[in-house]
Amino acid sequence: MQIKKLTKNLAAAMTGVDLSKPISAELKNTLRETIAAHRILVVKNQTLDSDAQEAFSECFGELLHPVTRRPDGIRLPQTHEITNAAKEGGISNDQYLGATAFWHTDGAYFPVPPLYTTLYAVKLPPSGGGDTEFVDMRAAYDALPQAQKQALDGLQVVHSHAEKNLVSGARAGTMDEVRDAPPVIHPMIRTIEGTEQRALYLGMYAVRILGMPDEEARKLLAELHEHSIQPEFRYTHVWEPGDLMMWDNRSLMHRAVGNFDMDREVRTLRRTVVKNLESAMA
Ligand SMILES: O=C(O)CCC(=O)C(=O)O
Ligand SMILES: [Fe+2]
Repeated sequence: MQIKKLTKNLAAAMTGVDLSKPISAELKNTLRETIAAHRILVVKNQTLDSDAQEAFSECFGELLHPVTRRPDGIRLPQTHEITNAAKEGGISNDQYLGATAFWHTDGAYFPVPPLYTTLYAVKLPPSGGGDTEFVDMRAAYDALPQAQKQALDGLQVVHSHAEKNLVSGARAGTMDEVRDAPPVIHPMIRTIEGTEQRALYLGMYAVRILGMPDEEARKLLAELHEHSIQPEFRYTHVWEPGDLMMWDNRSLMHRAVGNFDMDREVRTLRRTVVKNLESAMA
């Protein structure tokens, strides 16, 4: 097995492992440690069907059941595809034009921020593109002036699945989504469990700040958002067939980049989101 850093501060690639078979305790530990160190891990050359990806993901904790409904009202299963292939044939780009194209962190609308997301390349656009981009919210926090860090400390942010349209241009939540995911509150600056590391926790679900007038809150959230997405904090993943990505949701934001021929070519990724049991038990 080999692990190679992809940039100075963010992302590593692992080769020489097969995640389609049950993994050893040692490999599981290495995966955890590699993600703790680099936050984003790309495991190369994998062949994973849906069951294998689910079994692999479940090694790290219980899977979250996404709240988002498909256009036909059906709730996505725990292991699900992110695709622009329409069920009835053809292509539908709603997903890119809406939610996933906007910077976010997965499942911020759950009471406990999820730990990992896994994403597997099922079908990549033949002409290339369809990248996934990440920003390092720890680096973004660290780069804030000391006085601002102090001013932000203690602020509580309302994250709402149903109201993500307020910042992202996505559709508003459906009744089912509203019922399943009432707004939750997270500190604007999170300390990563078991570490001293602090990170900004923002993204498209962050819609209000407790005790702050909406206009002022929206302005502050937008300012911090712009600060966080600066190129120096980014890693852009250019997918290759066989890539399985896995990342730490608590200290990153990510988005789907629409840099492919999305009206003609299909892009399908398969996804799971792992609960954060450590802090759920805390
Ligand atoms: O399609 C992508 O590149 C990212 C999708 C996404 O946001 C996710 O899987 O959580
Ligand atoms: Fe996502």
